[in-house]
Amino acid sequence: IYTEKMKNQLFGVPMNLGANKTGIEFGLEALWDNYPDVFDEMEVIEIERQKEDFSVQNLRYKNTILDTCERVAHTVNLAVKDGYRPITIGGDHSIAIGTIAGVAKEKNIGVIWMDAHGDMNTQESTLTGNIHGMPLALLQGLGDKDLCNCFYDGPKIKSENIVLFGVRDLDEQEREIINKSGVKVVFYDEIAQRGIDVVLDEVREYLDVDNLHISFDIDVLNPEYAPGVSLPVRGGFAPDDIFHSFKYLFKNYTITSVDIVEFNPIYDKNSKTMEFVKELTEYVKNPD
Ligand code: 6HN
Ligand code: MN
Ligand code: MN
Ligand code: MN
Repeated sequence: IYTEKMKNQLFGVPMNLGANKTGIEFGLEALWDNYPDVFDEMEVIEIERQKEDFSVQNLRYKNTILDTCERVAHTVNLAVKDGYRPITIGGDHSIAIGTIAGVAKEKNIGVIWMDAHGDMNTQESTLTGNIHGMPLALLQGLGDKDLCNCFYDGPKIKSENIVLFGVRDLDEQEREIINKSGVKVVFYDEIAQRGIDVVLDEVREYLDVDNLHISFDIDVLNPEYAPGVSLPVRGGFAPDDIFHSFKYLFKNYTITSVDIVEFNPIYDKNSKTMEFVKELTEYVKNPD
């Protein structure tokens, strides 16, 4: 299938509470200031701080994240209904709870989650309490009920329609949750060993869906190329690998929607990461 021409709609969500790390919230402004031509039509969904119950230590800022994701889902959902391809720039990865809910309400989608991490902790398994380590579990109905029921009740994605791509850092209990769930995990090491083309073809064969959402965590890149993230992990992709993969995915699926998350300008060096985010956004806006 070739992706039909789709209009894009660019959203920005300056969330940092899911990572509980300063800096991510300045990512959008940095992009805006430096590349106004790429980001000027971006619609920002603001964070409205809610009253938090800090006795719930293992779900840090749950109420604000839930409120934000409800509004993100609503906005993304309207865009999808209007025939747009929403591109959402973070913010930390917790915002995908909202973006994917917004798309999944209208369309049967698969998800490729490109990330150095698994993002499949629950409030029981988490070592940090940071919700950006949980969205992929929540989207399958695993974890906190309220967050699982964001936008509409019930799981958003079937486990068999999810591929985790480029992973190289899982927590021990998270690994068990992933194995039990049946999500397909493609570790970065395997991609490096077997070659990205072989692996992408296998993903294509495995993920038997027409519509695909790409949830892209910038830390899937090697920190050498993209140091501007909150939780860098050794190893990982070069920018060329990512553009190659995106081209392949756009050619082989209808890409309904894309997240680009975890850009943290405070840790960037020579604007490398910012430039990458700009180029990836440009590609997604005009993939042919
Ligand atoms: N991300 N597994 C760690 C945690 O806190 O649960 C790291 C999560 C990283 C999440 O990068 O989107
Ligand atoms: Mn992530
Ligand atoms: Mn990550
Ligand atoms: Mn870890």
